[in-house]
Amino acid sequence: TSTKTKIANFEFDNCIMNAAGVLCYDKDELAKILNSAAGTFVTKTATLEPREGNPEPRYHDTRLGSINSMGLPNLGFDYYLDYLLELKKTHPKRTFFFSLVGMSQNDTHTLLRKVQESNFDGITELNLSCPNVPGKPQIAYDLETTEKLLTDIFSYFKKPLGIKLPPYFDLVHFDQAAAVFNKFPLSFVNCVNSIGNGIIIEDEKVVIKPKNGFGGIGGEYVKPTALANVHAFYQRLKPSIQIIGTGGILSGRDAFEHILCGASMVQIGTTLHKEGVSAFSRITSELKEIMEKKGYKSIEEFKGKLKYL
Ligand code: RRO
Repeated sequence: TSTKTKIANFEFDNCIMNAAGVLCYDKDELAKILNSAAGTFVTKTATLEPREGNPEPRYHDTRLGSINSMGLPNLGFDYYLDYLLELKKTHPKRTFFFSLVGMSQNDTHTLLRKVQESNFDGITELNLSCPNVPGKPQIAYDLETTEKLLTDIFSYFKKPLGIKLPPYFDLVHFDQAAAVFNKFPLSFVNCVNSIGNGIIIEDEKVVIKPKNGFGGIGGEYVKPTALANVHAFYQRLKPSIQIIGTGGILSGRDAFEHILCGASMVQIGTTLHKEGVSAFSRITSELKEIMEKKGYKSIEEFKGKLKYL
């Protein structure tokens, strides 16, 4: 039984990896994933310049998930690119994901032009869905802006590129978003980022400081929304655009459901933050056990094959 997969024609030994933002801030954290059962890693979304992010406390776990308003803390584009280029020498056969977004459209183009001109030969994930930078909307909720941005990007960007999406909640929005994404040579869409701007209360108080407690929700709370987004885009996107499933994966069963909905790769955020890298081996063996019981030898045998009543 194998959980290997392909994204953008690159092969991965396992279809399970981290979600951007969790255990991927610096080389130490990334090396932990590198040496785990994960198929690969994605780096913390990088901006042109390093950022401190929002004031603490800015991440909080609950029984059913998490809330965060990190505010895009990261070590800056050059730090992650240098590490990815180092890894090319030590791990020449492996492929990694580089997550990016600019603080402006101009910055995003500067970043992507740098990637295009660099020796980076992995996969780029453009984050169109950060909910936590005060004053900056989640880009992919504005489809006109998104279409213009992608039009400009694909005029010069020729390497494999996917986009990280916020959750959508209306079937018409799925139609409209998919119609835009289908115009472009995207390698994948990643569904979903955290559900933006929730509030968690303990006693009479919010649990995080930024934005008076509003933050992105992850974990068990988001699984039905994540599965719906994975499946809605699986139904609507051209076959050359693969789906990465993220949101509410605590167990092998959750990973199995994401793949049934159409995911070719699944990402672990809240659970990885709670449990550490042992989550990768645990979820992988749970997924394999389900596959063995059902007689599936590869994820291709059930990917997207969700049954309806
Ligand atoms: O850093 C963050 O606050 C953050 C980002 Br960039 C994101 O895309 N999703 C999220 O939940 N937090």
